[in-house]
Amino acid sequence: MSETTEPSPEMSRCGFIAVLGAPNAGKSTLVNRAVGQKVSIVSPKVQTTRSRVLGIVTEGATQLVLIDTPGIFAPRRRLDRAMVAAAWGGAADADAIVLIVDAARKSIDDETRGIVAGLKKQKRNAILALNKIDIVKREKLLGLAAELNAEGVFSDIFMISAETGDGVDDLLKTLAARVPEGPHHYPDDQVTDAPMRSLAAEVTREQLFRQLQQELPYALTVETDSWEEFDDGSAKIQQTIFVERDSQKAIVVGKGGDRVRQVREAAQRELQQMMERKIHLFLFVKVRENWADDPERFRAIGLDWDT
Ligand SMILES: Nc1nc2c(ncn2[C@@H]2O[C@H](COP(=O)(O)OP(=O)(O)OP(=O)(O)O)[C@@H](O)[C@H]2O)c(=O)[nH]1
Ligand SMILES: [Mg+2]
Repeated sequence: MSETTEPSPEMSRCGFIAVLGAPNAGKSTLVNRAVGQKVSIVSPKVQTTRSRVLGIVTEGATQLVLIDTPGIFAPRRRLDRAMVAAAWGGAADADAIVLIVDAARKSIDDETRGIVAGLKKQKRNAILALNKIDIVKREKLLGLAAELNAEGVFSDIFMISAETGDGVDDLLKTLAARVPEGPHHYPDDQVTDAPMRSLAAEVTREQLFRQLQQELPYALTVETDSWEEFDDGSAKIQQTIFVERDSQKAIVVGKGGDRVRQVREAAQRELQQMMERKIHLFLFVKVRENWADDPERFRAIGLDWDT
């Protein structure tokens, strides 16, 4: 009689990984890279991510649920406080924490120091990922690694480029070994928990972040009002961009409607690529003086009002 010599199927594993880091460190870029598609928007400006975003990576028997968080910074507005709460809230229940540090900065920034202090206070270990190695000299990386290692909170140190993917597989392999055995929390083909309506609003907000200057991106929010499916496979999406003042509306709309047209075209293109079908995107710009103090807008962003 022949006996099967096949190895027993790999044990199912699943865990939540909080991705923390100063604004602009590259958290969302890393999460998108790990997932293999855009689930979280990215821009060269700080504080792009506003709420907790999940990026789900399923490789064989292992599912990693990466929690992208808003960059942690000194909160002023209620909206900012809610963003900070969302970031630490993401870390509280996580099976592992990855701290992303922008190695291209001149020195270790205050936000990163604040997070390290927070980890110490909570007696939590984290995995350090020095990011943007594609634009940083090796000696500098080694110096940074030594300096941060001395803090005594890091179990491992990785040097990565979220942009090029360099080092990211090694990081994911280590994370896979750290998450507990257990069933997958999400279907294996799911990449995020955000509904398509919010993701679509975020795609438009990304364009506004990229195309508008200074404080304006922080003074606006985007919501999807309606989503209509057509028999030919296309869809019509209507969104509202809320700003705080008439003067801001004038800039967002632009001369002869130029700015909002360019935002619309770029966002529509991106949505078509993401969904691999025709999308008709319609944008409206509305003034809502106190949208950043409106519980309904908070809910739409996915933030807690009571923080
Ligand atoms: N050269 C280089 N740029 C990177 C890398 N990773 C991210 N960036 C850039 O850094 C900027 C910020 O990236 P994000 O992913 O939005 O950073 P974040 O940490 O999510 O920022 P917040 O959401 O604002 O907290 C963007 O312009 C990215 O293209 C990298 O590995 N190398
Ligand atoms: Mg982000």
